[in-house]
Amino acid sequence: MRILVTGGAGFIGSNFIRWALSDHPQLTVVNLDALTYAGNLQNLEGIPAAHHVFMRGDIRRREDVDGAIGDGVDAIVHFAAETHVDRSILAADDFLTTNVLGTQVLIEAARRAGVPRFVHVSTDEVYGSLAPDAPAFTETDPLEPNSPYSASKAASDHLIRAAFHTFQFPAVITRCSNNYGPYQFPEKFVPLFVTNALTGEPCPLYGDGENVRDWLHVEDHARAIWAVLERGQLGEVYNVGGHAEMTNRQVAEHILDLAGAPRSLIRPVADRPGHDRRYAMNPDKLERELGWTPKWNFADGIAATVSWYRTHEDWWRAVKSGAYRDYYERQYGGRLS
Ligand code: NAD
Ligand code: TDX
Repeated sequence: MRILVTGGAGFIGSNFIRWALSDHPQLTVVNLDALTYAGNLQNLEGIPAAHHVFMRGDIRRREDVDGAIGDGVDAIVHFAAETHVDRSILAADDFLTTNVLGTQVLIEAARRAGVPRFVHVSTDEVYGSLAPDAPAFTETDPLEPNSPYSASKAASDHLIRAAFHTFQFPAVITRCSNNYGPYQFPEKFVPLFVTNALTGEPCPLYGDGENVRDWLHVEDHARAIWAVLERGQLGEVYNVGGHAEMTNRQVAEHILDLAGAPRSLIRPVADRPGHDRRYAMNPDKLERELGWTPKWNFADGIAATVSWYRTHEDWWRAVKSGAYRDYYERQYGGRLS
């Protein structure tokens, strides 16, 4: 089996490739990634080269996508996106071109090549924000995105839906809650707090710290995507969630305790504009129809994650200093802009 993964040098894509190749030794992955600031080839170190073909390219460029599909692939798993909500508030252009137009370029290329299966990796954020006592999101809830990021992801979900409806495009959509785990870019909440805690730096908690997220270990997300890739029903949406709702303050305190850092490092800062109050996912459909359940509980998963950052200081220091960009030059002899 040969699959094309987009965005495989990012956090979830690289974890997915690592997990998929270890669980499916016959698999070959073509990894198309533009290496934006969020893409890091060091995330892919140790992945068997015989089964992993990295291609630097942009999903917005038809020729790059056609080149990656080559003579054909058995499936496409589409992770590539601009993903950081705060960046989308500062400037939304790349969110629209990559998340929306890039997805349409992929749909068209996949249709031309007759790719038989496409998994579109979406997010809980497309549903908007939940009231404190409202039931968790189900797949039939309306899409009410509140940030430029989530609006762009919702738009891409609509393009996938429209392609299925109009052309019987063989796609399945996953919508997952917040992921944590190894190789997450330290602008996101968990790795930012872990690495700051390990170095004794302040940890900026937005607003009152009572916003709620539902956390899932990235390996469980990878397993969910694989289940949907293999057995998901075409045209369907599957929510993925960890049954682990927590306030940001609870997560922050947990991390600081695990890192052996004082809770006084938590610093309240101005809130994110339009900050969604609560996300919670109902993954019953995925559990019932495809037999998926999370393997990690939050306490074990976050402890393992803090340990990972503790033992992979070189990785995150290179990201924080910007030195990770030099790696591409050493490997491929070109410069990253
Ligand atoms: P990330 O930001 O860590 O990685 C994104 C990757 O996409 C990077 O390697 C980047 O170089 C690449 N990329 C960006 N623009 C590209 C383009 N135009 N062409 C080719 N490659 C490009 O993101 P992540 O956290 O790994 O998220 C992956 C996917 O999962 C996204 O679609 C995101 O919306 C979704 N998702 C993320 C979470 C989460 O908690 N992180 C939760 C649910 C869903
Ligand atoms: O410094 C911070 N302080 C803080 O309090 C940061 C970076 C975040 N936060 C808060 C904002 C959120 O309530 O922590 C929560 C998590 O923030 P992020 O890590 O930025 O994630 P979120 O905005 O919830 O979105 C994430 O989950 C869904 C991913 O970044 C998305 O790509 C995914 O779709």
